[in-house]
Amino acid sequence: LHDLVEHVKRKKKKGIYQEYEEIRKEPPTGTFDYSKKLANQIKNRYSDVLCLDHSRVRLSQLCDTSDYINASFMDGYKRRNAYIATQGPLPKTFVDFWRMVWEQMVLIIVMTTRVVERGRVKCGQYWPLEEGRTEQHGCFLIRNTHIQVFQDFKLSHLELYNTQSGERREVCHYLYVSWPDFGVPKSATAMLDFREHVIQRQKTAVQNLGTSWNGRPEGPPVVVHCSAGIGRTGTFCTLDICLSRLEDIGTVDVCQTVRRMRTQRAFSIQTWDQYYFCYTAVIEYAQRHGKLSPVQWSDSDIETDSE
Ligand code: PTR
Ligand code: PTR
Repeated sequence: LHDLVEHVKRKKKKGIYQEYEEIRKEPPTGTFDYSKKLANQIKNRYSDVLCLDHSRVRLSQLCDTSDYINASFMDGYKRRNAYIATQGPLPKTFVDFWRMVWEQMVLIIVMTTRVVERGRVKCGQYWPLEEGRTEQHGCFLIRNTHIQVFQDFKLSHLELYNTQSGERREVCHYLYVSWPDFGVPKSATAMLDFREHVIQRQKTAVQNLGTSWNGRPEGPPVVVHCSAGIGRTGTFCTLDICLSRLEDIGTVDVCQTVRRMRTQRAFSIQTWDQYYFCYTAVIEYAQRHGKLSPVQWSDSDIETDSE
């Protein structure tokens, strides 16, 4: 552990900054044709945040003419399509969003932005905010059955009712409220606790599905979104991947993790302080779990500052 802390101190902000600048310079690894289609443009919250064709989530074409939603499959640690990274739904995409949740059998939604920040709308109010309330989006009735309030996040238990098939499902909606309006959290503690909570919840939810889930044992993808679905979403998922790997084999590779993520969700991690946060959060995690053997940073992370 001492080695790890020393290593990162030596590596310093400057080296990490340069590493991030290198990543930013790399051009996206695919096309954005579907995002750019005329009929789909209004479905993007930001005209400069598009999704790669090869990893986009396709909607079934049952009730609309387009299968497009600004959402991308992303791999987790040793887990294909562990996440769906997406933008904060727009009023005109609420129905698409719920169709995606339904079709992908999603159990957990992680929201890392607030609906309004500094007077600006960052995300639509796509789920019923109050306990006991029901709202309809397309063929879905969504009821907020109860809310648990924690210090840094709110957990709403939602019931989804598909009026076409008559099926009912439960979905957990996590709203993380402590991410500062811009920048990153000072301490990673709240974020680490939050992640822990989400992981446990996904495990329990998958167990409860029992035999009705025919997919892989890890269950369906976790939907993660912020406003654009790249900055905070990318940070949360990078951290989750890095820590899962640390838990498994004791090594961390922030740089490769972000590179790989960007091949599935372009522009993931928006600012260098988000990138730096991933490093400091890993250290905080290792310090908390003091029993871990010294962390080994993988090759691409090993270069140190000359100073
Ligand atoms: N790592 C978990 C396992 O296989 O035991 C799987 C998992 C991964 C569960 C991620 C939940 C996850 O959710 P999130 O990425 O949002 O923390
Ligand atoms: N054009 C927008 C901007 O730069 O303000 C795109 C954008 C918005 C990019 C938000 C990232 C954003 O952050 P996040 O992905 O964390 O919501």
